[in-house]
Amino acid sequence: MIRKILVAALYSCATVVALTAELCPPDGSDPPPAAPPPSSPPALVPATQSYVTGLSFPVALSAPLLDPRVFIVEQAGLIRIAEDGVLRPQPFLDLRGQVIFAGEQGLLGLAFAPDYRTSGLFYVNYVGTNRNTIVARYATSADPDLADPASAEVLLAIPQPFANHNGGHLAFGHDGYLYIGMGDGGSGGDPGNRAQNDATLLGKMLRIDVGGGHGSGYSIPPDNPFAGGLLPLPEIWAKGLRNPYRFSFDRVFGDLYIADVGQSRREEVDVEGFGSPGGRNYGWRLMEGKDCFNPPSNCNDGTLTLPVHDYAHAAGRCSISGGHVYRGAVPAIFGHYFFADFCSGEVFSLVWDGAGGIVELANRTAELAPPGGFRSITGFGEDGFAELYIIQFGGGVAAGDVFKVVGVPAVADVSTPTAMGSAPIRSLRRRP
Ligand SMILES: [Ca+2]
Repeated sequence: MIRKILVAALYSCATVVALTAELCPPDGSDPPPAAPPPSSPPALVPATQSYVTGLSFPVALSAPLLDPRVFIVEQAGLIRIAEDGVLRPQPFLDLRGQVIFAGEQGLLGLAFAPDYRTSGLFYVNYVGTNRNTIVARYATSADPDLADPASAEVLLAIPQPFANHNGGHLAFGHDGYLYIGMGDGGSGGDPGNRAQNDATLLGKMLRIDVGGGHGSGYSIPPDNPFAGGLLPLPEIWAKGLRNPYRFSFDRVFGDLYIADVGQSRREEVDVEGFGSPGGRNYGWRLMEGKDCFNPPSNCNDGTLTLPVHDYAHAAGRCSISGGHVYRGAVPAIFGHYFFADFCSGEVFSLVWDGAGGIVELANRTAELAPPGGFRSITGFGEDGFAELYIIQFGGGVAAGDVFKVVGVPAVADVSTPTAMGSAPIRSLRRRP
């Protein structure tokens, strides 16, 4: 609850975020008072507008701070630039010659260095033609709209025993370190028990220091939970993950939100507050969500960290696509973590309680979906000004799309919950 109050206190800071995209100071302090605000600004409710269409299997979107461009990752290996809703024909980077594009394999993640404006460095995560997960650093060329393909520097090459569960996301924490989500290696049920094996990077969240610049590889942050030892491997930040396909850091608090894709029964959201020492065990394959998996009972010896929220495979739901804590310009959803289900096309939001649970949960589909609803949602993204985007999978005739979350004036018809969309997920989950 304290966190909720903090969120409310930071709201005026949120307006600053929207205008400048500067991160709020941790103490939530505001700039000196300016002109008085309008006496009765119209209440806004969230909605979406089409931002870009005609994409080929988009899976991720990112942007450097304060940059008006967004960079869209297409699974086959292209990074494309859009600005003001216009997709540019010339890709920023073309990795199609070295990426496997099939099923869950492909170019999956993109992260810009916190100092991108001066360094021009960025990081990608893809499954290479040798079936390794590759984490590589690239530099931007003299043309800011073109990466330099010859600048590639492979930082990690992690063999993938099966084609699925490649994780794929990577993002910088507020500590300046690069976090990398690794799936359990694939198949089903984690047959090699890799997520619990400290001698493999599969089924883990990794944390590395890439601050040395181009050509310098990476190092182990001295405060990594297993730094300095041989086992567990020192890159490991957390273990017990099945397929953390998408995760993110709250722009204001720096908290880590992991959406871990479940096996066949439950999807989950894990949250780790900023300042955590790491070393958590998120449970897989002992547990799937809050249920025992293998073994089917007595699976938790008390050392496992349970999700703050999980949900069942019901009503067409099958696979979580994690998003972001909303820090854009719509006050009503400021501080809400957004996520989706790939199969049902639903979008949800929750508010973490700062401990082991949540205080709010909402089905946002009716507010946000285009007419006819979303098809498969592969993820979310934030632009350089903290605005949120939703990525709809597709290619060819049924092309992929990016929608931007915006605020529209509240009217009765919009804000009234509908039978389908705005009903709380809790009630839906009670269905058999
Ligand atoms: Ca778990």
